[in-house]
Amino acid sequence: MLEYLSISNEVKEALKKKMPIVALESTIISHGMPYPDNVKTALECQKIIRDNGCIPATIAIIKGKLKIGLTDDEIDYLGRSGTNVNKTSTRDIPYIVSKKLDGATTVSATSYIASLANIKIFATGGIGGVHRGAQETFDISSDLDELSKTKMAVVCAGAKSILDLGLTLEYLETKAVDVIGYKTDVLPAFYTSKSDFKVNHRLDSPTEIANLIKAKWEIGMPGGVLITNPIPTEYEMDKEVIDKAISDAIIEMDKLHITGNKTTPYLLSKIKDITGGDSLKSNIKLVYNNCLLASLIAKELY
Ligand code: PSU
Ligand code: MN
Repeated sequence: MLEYLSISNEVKEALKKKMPIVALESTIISHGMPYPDNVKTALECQKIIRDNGCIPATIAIIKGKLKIGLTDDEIDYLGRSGTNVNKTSTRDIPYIVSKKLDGATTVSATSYIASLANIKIFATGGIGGVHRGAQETFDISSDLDELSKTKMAVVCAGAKSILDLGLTLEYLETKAVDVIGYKTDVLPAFYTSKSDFKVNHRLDSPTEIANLIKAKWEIGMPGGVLITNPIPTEYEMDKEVIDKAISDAIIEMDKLHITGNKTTPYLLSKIKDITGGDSLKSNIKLVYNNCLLASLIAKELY
């Protein structure tokens, strides 16, 4: 194990001192946003986590090493490389490691790697889910299965309606992953603070959320918890505008026969173009909001 793992000094020190740590993924840097906004956002996420009394641990695979805690140069490299870096979900880890390649880690791979260092919580923008039309394509993100297996609390802004929100919730129920709404009864829809679907449980404070996470693990239950945090209303998008952008982007994607792990990056970038960059602005704000909430919960977990 040790020969594959490379933990930064800052994160090592935090682990030794039992300081609260918040993990961050790297596919959001390479595939989720354009350069240079991606790098600026990644660095600002780390700053928000530090300003709130925690230590950030951005995760990626560099030359085959599972890296927990990246240097600013490594973040810049992933941001500049964009989609040329391998998008790495859990399935891909052994290949990338054995070939000594670079990999930007998705929610699933980041959760798995972070758990190797006993990190408990992770902030991101949106997780993958059950895609629209999954009845035919079977396209269900491995993020959902990882949540059912790995001890990691994941803070996100709900799921985008590029996914089938109803089926995503059904799948998570089957996998015994609780979906918590922070100060909300309904599942947030990423760019907007509301959807037509209810969350399982609403909790109104970071302490209550931390208590639920601790209870799950102390009982000995496997897997994580999904915390959904609505985008602050001042930054949310107009529902009609974003719904139209999403359906237009899906039509375009189908025309181009884009499938598999290329769908999420394609749709994010197409939606950004259709909305003249407005969706990117919302995306950045909701990620910051998730870093803040994850930090508040992390402090109660350690
Ligand atoms: N949603 C976003 N931005 C992202 C992703 C999802 O708004 O960058 C990335 C995350 O890394 C997530 C991955 O884990 O896409 C899911 O990809 P897929 O649907 O191929 O499983
Ligand atoms: Mn997929």
